[in-house]
Amino acid sequence: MKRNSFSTLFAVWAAILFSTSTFAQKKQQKPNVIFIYADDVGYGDLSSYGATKIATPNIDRIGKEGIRFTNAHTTSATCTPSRFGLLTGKYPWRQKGTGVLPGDASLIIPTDRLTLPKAFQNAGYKTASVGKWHLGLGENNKQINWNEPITKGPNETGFDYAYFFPATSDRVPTVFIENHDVQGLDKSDPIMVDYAKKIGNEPTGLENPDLLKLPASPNHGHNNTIVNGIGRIGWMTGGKQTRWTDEEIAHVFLSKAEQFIEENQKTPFFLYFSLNDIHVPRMPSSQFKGKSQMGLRGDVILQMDWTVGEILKKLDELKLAESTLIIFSSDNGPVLDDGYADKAVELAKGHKPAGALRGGKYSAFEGGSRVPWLARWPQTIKPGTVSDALICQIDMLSSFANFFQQKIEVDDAPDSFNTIDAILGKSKTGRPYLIKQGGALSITRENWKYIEPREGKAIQELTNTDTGNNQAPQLYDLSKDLGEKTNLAAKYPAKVKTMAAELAKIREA
Ligand code: NG6
Ligand code: CA
Repeated sequence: MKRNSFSTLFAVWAAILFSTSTFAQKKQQKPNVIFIYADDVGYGDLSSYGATKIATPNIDRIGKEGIRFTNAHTTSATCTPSRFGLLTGKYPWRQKGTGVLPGDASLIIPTDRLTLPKAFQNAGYKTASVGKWHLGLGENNKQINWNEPITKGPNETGFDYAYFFPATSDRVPTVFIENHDVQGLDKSDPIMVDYAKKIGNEPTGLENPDLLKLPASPNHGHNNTIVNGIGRIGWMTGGKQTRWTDEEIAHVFLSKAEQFIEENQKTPFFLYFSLNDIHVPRMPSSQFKGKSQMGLRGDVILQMDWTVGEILKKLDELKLAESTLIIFSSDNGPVLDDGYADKAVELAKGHKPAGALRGGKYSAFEGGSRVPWLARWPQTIKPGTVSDALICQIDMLSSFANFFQQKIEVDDAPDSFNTIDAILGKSKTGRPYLIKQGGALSITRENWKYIEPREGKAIQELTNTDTGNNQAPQLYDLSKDLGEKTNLAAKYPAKVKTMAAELAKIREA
């Protein structure tokens, strides 16, 4: 009798537990996921990461209502390799030709590979890539014909919808592409692009500096074809009617992102929203010009924060906030002078774009690749969480494949760890170690970071980058010396040996 009532009670309890947990699971099973990927935003560029000269309330709101990571990373200190790592789960340095790409490069992600958006597609999501692409287009080693549908790009990489520009806003062609088609093509004014030599007879920054509204910094290049008063990297002719206006880029991308969210509000969706801000040329819309007191770089930080705010507003409006995981991060560390005379250095006024970190974009030090990462998913993430778990963008693929209970082979995402519990704030344990690429490779495990010896300038004067190049090995204790000031390699030779060996082993794997 006693036993019977106990088992009945147990059955009732189990039924309740089961039904609530399946309910909770059902509710949480497929959140919409928005990954906002800012360009060149540093660890110290947001107020939630300590910036005091500029306010980023909308981005900060994600962390307040969700989680803020202090130990989140890209794989690399520049754009193309970081994006390659994020989308493929494979360290970019394992594949040749994954450095910063020109605007006419071929697609570097093999179309038969599993990718992050394909994992979402396999889970029944609608996927979109809106914004900067910078992973190449078209067939290997084949010249892109911009006047015909472009054969390979984001669609073939796993995105159902794509609205993007090919490379960076300082590289030609300065056009938007929707899926396979350059927007607003005019057959009578075909687009031609060249990165090796001047084509056509349009003014260039080199020959006609008087025509520039934003001059290039001395010796930085950016002096080829002039579009919208700005000298670019590379030459182009044609497509006069279709070229973008830099001041409108943020608005154009935002409207496409909003449209995708609206159109897919009933299905789970994955939106990779890759902002042009705050990359050079920094050309805010008139809404933000002069608003930051920090010059154009500050203005585009405000524009970026506004963009994020508009997305949050859209989610509120459509009542999607609860069921959406929104992540904000950056593709590499910050740089002040990246090639245009926009007075970013002069007007920084003590603002430290990398915060307490050493180095920035292009560097092997933490400033190159430790980035802001904030995430909100009200159904799962506890508001106001701060996590120091070691996470990397390269882990998104394995983490979400695991979240969807998809089985993936090691070769599918060879360097990607399943850290979904850390990403969702359920665990403080992230990945055990991480290899990062500045110029030199480094390996971080627990509090230790080892940077391999590398020839080359310690300071790259043009961008004032503290590169991390050193002919001797470097070892830092990040728990006591986040600013990587004291090289402990001579003091701990055994540690150096073990870490160098581990780096070599993973590199050869
Ligand atoms: C560099 C450009 C820089 C920027 C960078 C790519 C010069 C001198 N500098 O080569 O301005 O475009 O490439 O930035 O040309 S990234 O964020 O896309 O990696
Ligand atoms: Ca970048």
